[in-house]
Amino acid sequence: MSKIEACIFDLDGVIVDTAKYHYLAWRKLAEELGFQFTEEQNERLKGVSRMESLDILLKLGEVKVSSEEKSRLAEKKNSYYFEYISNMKSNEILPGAEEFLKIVREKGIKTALGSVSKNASTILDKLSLNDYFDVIIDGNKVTHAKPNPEVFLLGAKGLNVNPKNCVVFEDAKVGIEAAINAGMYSIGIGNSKILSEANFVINSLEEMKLERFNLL
Ligand code: B16
Ligand code: MG
Repeated sequence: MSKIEACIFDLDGVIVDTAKYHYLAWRKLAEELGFQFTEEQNERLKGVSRMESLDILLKLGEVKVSSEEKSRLAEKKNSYYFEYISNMKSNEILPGAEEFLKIVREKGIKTALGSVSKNASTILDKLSLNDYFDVIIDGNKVTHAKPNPEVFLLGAKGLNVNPKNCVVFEDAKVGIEAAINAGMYSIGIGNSKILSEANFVINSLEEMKLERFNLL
């Protein structure tokens, strides 16, 4: 790849272990609506915006509701999720994430957050992670969800870096697609079968030791 000038990080499932809380909140909502929602089905919601996730969930449960009811259900899911993240502790920062952010910044590489979550700032504040990012792009700043590249392109623009000099770290299939659509190098975090389109896949940022980073 071209010279790395910036790293753009997804939040849920890359920096913090919040993907499980999204799942638990959606599962609770599904149960209330009278159907089961599995972890496998949840893969389809990763990196997808709140309203689009609700559409997928309602389709899976074959539930039809009015648009007013949909807004109410989305708010309900968010209140469950908010309750979970309110109790988050710093041990829920994913392995190697904070250390890797430090290394990247020490190397003079710029950093951005590229998340479609509207709760991103709350989470960064709670875990005191704000200062690791030069630019924060979250769900309040984007109009198109991943796989649309908007979130990452806004990150590159905010950092004043050419997209081809950016590396994206993502745990969602649609997130890797968004990075590819942005013309960026992508590193998947998690299951290599699900994230097969990434340039390479690792289990966690702990594996991004300096040697591996120098290979990029
Ligand atoms: P919220 P990311 C995404 O965050 C999550 O992966 C996805 O599951 C969630 O539905 C979406 O944020 C919206 O989150 O309801 O908090 O606005 O992976 O892009 O950091
Ligand atoms: Mg994610």
